[in-house]
Amino acid sequence: MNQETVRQQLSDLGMAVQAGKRAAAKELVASLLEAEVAPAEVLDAMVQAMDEIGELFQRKEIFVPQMLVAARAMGESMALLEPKLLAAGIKPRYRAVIGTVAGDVHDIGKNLVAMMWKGAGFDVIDLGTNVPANKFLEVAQQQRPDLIGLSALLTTTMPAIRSTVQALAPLQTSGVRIVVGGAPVTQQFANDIGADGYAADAARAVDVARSLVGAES
Ligand code: B1M
Repeated sequence: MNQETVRQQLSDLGMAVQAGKRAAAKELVASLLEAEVAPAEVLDAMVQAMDEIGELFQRKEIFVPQMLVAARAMGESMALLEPKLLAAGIKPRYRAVIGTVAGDVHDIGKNLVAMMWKGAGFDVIDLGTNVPANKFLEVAQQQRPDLIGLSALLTTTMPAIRSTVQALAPLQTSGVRIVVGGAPVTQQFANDIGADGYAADAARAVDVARSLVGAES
């Protein structure tokens, strides 16, 4: 494959991810890998595409459904790319643990944040929903993440965010950063409970995560 075709396919890949065209995105990843394009270059094209999706979302030029389909296309394409990245010794630089707090089963927004974090190059361990504080603590002690994300959609589960942050406080002193979010959560609440960051939506969650771990955007 000549350089011009590689450039074209990388650009097509970015557009396929943004449009949520999963099959096309996976075919392009396979074709680029087959042509021995560096896995990191293929990853870059997708990360850039997801960055643009985040910007469009913040400018309200696209909405949750478009962001979801793009994140899914990225996720499925990443599954093809991951073994190649690992074989090339390329590991995500930062690790995050995320979950919806105890008593709360809402996961659509949390999944979107997890997908956007993956899209931004984080290794994300998703603990699912209804996650007790001690589970966050246990996994964080084993996995040593840079970041922990707590999501809640109910006013009645906001206290579980507070108690989870309290349980995780000893890890904050060793550099783990905690981000909270979800419809009833506010910056003021995040400040009150001692969280390190708050994000109103999944696109901002990427900016906050990068800034807290000191990653370049
Ligand atoms: Co529920 N529910 N629900 N529900 N539900 C709400 C949240 C509610 C506002 C509906 C209403 O009454 N108008 C209301 C909460 C009221 C309140 O507390 N103030 C409510 C209720 C009351 C309940 C039940 C108690 C109902 C009942 O059984 N009587 C029950 C509770 C179950 C439980 O959790 N224990 C319940 C159940 C359910 C379903 C299971 C049926 C289903 C969840 C399915 C699922 O998630 N797999 C459901 C749904 C779908 C909703 C609504 C309709 C949609 C939520 C959603 O997915 N939004 C919701 C009403 C609404 O929001 N219009 C509602 C889309 C999603 C992309 O947005 O999750 O806000 P969101 O995520 C955003 C941001 O918040 C942010 O980024 C995301 C993307 O930009 N964000 C983060 C989220 N997490 C973040 C984490 C971060 C950063 C940003 O950092 C870590």
